[in-house]
Amino acid sequence: MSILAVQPSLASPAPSDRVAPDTAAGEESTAHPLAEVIGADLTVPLVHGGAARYVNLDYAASAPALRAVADRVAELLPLYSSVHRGAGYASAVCTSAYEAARAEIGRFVGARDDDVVILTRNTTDALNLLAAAVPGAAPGGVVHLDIEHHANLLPWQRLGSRVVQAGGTRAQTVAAVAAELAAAPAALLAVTGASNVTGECPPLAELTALAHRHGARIVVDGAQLVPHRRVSLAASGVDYLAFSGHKLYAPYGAGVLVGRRDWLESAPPYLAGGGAVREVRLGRTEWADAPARHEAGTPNVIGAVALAAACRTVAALGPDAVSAHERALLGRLTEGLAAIDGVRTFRLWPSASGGGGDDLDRIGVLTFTVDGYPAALVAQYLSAEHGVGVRDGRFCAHPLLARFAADGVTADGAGVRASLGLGSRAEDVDRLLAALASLRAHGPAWTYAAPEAGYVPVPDPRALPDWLASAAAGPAAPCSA
Ligand code: ALA
Repeated sequence: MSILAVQPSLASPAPSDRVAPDTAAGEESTAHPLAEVIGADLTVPLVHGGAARYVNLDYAASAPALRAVADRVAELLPLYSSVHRGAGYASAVCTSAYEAARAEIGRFVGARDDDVVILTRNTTDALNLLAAAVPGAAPGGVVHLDIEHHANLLPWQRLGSRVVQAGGTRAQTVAAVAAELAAAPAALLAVTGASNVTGECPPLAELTALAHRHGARIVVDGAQLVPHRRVSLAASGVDYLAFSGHKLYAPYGAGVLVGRRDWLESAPPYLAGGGAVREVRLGRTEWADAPARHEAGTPNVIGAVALAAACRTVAALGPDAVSAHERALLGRLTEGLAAIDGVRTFRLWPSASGGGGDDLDRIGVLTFTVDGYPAALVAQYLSAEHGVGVRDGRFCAHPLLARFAADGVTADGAGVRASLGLGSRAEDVDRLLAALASLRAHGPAWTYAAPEAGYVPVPDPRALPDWLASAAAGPAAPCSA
């Protein structure tokens, strides 16, 4: 930490550096958050003294809890007890709440009557569960794109999957998948609903039809898509969907796998243990049917109830309100970044319109680089000097970032990601844009450590909250994988 990589410039950000995008279009729908989230008024310390309202542009990693979700959890906590295991009143309430949550989550994603809703820890857990359920999973039996998050790549890689390189357009991508499925049969096509790096959505309807035409099933990694768009298994024909509570405003440790019963019913239990069985004898066990078959151990009733409350709240907002709010903010962000010299955004499939806010096939997730500054430094600067929270690095999508590096989009193989959600507002986008314009104009006003030390601010006078201060040394450096 003794070698300092970046020295402060003499000039401090000046008010005239602030980017002030034309705010007429979409202002109505972006001036306020669409729903109340916990932490909306959080104030964070800045390295040069003082504090700022925290601008959370990291929804794609983990979204804050909705107020309605936190309220429901507070209602449940006094009744917290065992699920499927106790005779007490609180236990009966929790069992009922857990099963009601399962049903609500299934309704939210349009589960078919015979689909199974399995409560997991998160999307990664859900996809690993499905990987263990693919029947006769022989090498080559699963096909996926090269743009996937590791959660939707590593479980299949372990099975010996076939990888299709996404094409330069959505149509070319569909054609590449079609060629792969035609070359040899597959049991399963695994595809993201929306890239966690670019926010772009693959054409799910076409890919679903394609998979089915070739006798394969399709699983959608909905971790990014579900918080932004309504998904219906029944209407779309998608066979399996996985998503996480912590990205859907319910950060209480639950995730979901929803989908066709037969594979899940005949698969070996994901976890062996209590609750997943009908009868155990020494040397022989009769396993329960799904979903209990895959939910051994005490279930996370708080997480399940929280996730169901999030589903209910998001559904009540209506799909049009969610996408209108997000499109206006994304347009503002896209146009604002394009106006800053030296900022480049990552796109898999640049739209004919130039990638503005009119592209319906993008969610509010966008990754960029700033010429002359490593991604990790930009992210540290945004946090330390402006109170803006983003994620940098390779976003658990190393093959995709390697492609962007090979294409010259990123010099250091990494990017800076800004992601939006229900609590976002125009002012948040403007704070990011102003900070980036200032960086380009003046450089950082603080000193940052060397690359190997993660470009953390040096010194870093920002105190941790009192309740944590005695247990930890200081703000932790991120793991930017
Ligand atoms: N999968 C999450 C992300 O993309 C953590 O940030």
